[in-house]
Amino acid sequence: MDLNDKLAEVSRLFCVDGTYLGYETICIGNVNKTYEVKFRMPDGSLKSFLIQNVNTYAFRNPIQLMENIDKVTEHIRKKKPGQVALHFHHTADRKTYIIDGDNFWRMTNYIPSKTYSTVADPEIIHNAGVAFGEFQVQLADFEINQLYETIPDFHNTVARYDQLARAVEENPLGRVEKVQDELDYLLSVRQEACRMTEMMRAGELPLRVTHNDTKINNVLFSPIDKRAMVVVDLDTVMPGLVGHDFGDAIRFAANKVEEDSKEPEKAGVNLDVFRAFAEGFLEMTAHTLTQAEIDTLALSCVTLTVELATRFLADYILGDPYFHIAYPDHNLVRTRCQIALAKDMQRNMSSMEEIICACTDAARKQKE
Ligand code: GN1
Ligand code: MG
Repeated sequence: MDLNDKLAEVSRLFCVDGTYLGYETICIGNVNKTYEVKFRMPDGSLKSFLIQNVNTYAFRNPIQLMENIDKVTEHIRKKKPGQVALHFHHTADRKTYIIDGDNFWRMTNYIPSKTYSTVADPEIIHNAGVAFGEFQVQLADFEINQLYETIPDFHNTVARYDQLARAVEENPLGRVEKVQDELDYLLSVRQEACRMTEMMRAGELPLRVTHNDTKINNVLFSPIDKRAMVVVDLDTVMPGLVGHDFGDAIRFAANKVEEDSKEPEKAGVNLDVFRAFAEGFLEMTAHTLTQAEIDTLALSCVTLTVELATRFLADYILGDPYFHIAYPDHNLVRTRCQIALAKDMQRNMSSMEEIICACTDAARKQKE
């Protein structure tokens, strides 16, 4: 069955009672596949929905993942009734998914919105910081043990280094010879990159419910103004560190180029974007964070950037089983760009720390 027929069938199983008109692929996300499906409804109106094919190589237990999302969205809905939200469609037997072979389908409402991948407008960045900060605050009283670990050790940097070491040992395609410089750099920063994981193990950083995939394009913005409407992509909501969300957001939004730029020499941290995001994020969270958490926010940016470089590189070495690629060396290009960004972040560490301090002070004063 071709994709078009498959999407029509999936929509039917999710009880959409209109005439299927066709689909468009949404090119966001390196793991799941997302499609906008279009319908003519019985009343004659045109309506879109989103269908996702969840990557079951990455998410080994997608049913647990859907349970997590159900609980988390319900918790947030209660805190903020009436807020724009994603709603999952149900099949006739009340399931939020369809399993067919290796495919795992789900369907949601389509929210007309704007998303940004590269953006330097401080108001938009600030609002993204507020959105991710608010997301954490809304889940502060969510019982952590209710959540399945959808991808075990997702932001365990020590485990990510171990996975890289195993990939290097396997070296199934002989690619290791080509990436010695990248490996050397990553090994040279191992201790620094693993510090937060060590602190977590030592009980020096508290576990919270975190989003864990805070790319700015996981915030849906209003189509007409600069308001952030809703945080999406809740697949990796799990127990984590506040820095996982802060660091990953900066890694993506504050980079001067896209995360897979072929010009790594242009990669670097834009401190204005860093400041705007930190302001928004800390406005929401500063009063709830411990000093140790605040002290590790700048470090978290290097940590998450280096960690993702180890993930991209391990995937490249293994022949790209995890991240979707658009061309053969895509994961190597991504690795190089993350490494260049991490190096620039290391150079800017003291500026980033100063900004965090200033934003924390300002946020705390505002609360007084
Ligand atoms: C993946 O698929 P997407 O774009 O939401 C990955 C993130 C990475 C990101 C890098 C489940 O996210 O951890 O930071 O690619 N998600 C998963 O672009 O592995
Ligand atoms: Mg994601």
